[in-house]
Amino acid sequence: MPRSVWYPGHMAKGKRVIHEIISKLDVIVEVRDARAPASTSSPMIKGIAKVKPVIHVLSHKDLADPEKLKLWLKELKFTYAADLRNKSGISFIRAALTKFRPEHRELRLAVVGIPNVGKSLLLNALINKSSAVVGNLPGVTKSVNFYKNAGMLIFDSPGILDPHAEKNAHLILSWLGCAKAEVVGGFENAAVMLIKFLAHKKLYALLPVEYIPDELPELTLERIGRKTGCLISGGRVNTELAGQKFIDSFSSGRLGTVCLEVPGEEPALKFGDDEAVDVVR
Ligand SMILES: Nc1nc2c(ncn2[C@@H]2O[C@H](COP(=O)(O)OP(=O)(O)OP(=O)(O)O)[C@@H](O)[C@H]2O)c(=O)[nH]1
Ligand SMILES: [Mg+2]
Repeated sequence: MPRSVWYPGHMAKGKRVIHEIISKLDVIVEVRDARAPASTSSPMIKGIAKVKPVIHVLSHKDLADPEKLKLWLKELKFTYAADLRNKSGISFIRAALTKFRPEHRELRLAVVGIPNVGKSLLLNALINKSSAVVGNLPGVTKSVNFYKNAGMLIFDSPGILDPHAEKNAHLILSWLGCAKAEVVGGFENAAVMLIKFLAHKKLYALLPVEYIPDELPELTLERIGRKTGCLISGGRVNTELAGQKFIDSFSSGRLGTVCLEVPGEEPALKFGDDEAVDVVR
């Protein structure tokens, strides 16, 4: 199985530290992205759930398709959806966590998850302080740090990916900003695959240009590039830049709300003809 090309030292160290401190914690909070609750699950969570209670938070509720999100909330136990930017959903999460607080001291917990899902933003909301650094790039938090306030001692942790994952598993993460595009061959490739995926799922409204049936996704990306001003000499399109702009608009929700997965459906990337998942290696 090909290894992930993005597993820097801080991920390995973060994983080790979480395992070292876990016995001292009362509960773990796992953050996933509500737009892909299966694919954005932490590779560590199965092991953690054997030794500690886990509460799951689906962030980016504001950017998720509300009907599909309802299905996920029915399916998953101990799971709360939240719009962390607007602090909506925090009171339910706090109430669920408080049940694990021992009488004699503050509640101790760690926030875990893959990169860029909103772990640090959730921590800040729970302690009512902007203490942990937040940023819209995967890999902002590079070490395990703890913060204390509002009756809680919370460990923030770096986003950790599965070092043994297939590169294809990172494709969906690259569309949401949870993995770097270079892991899947760059923005052009990530964007072409996203166009294929949206066409296959009939999510045409999320394309920035009109959908043309049977058009090659590479040509759709060219049209996107022309529309978004990614031209270079000779009137050609800078397809890497076009891909980056498209992925940025998609992941920031500017193209609309979305849920890339539905409970019980085939995994997100098994979408049709076999060449559909053939990403550049
Ligand atoms: N719209 C929206 N944006 C969110 C939400 N949660 C997090 N974000 C944004 O997602 C980005 C990442 O947030 P962080 O809290 O830094 O994510 P993280 O999981 O700590 O990321 P790493 O430290 O890199 O692993 C920031 O730009 C946040 O503002 C949410 O519920 N809705
Ligand atoms: Mg962080």
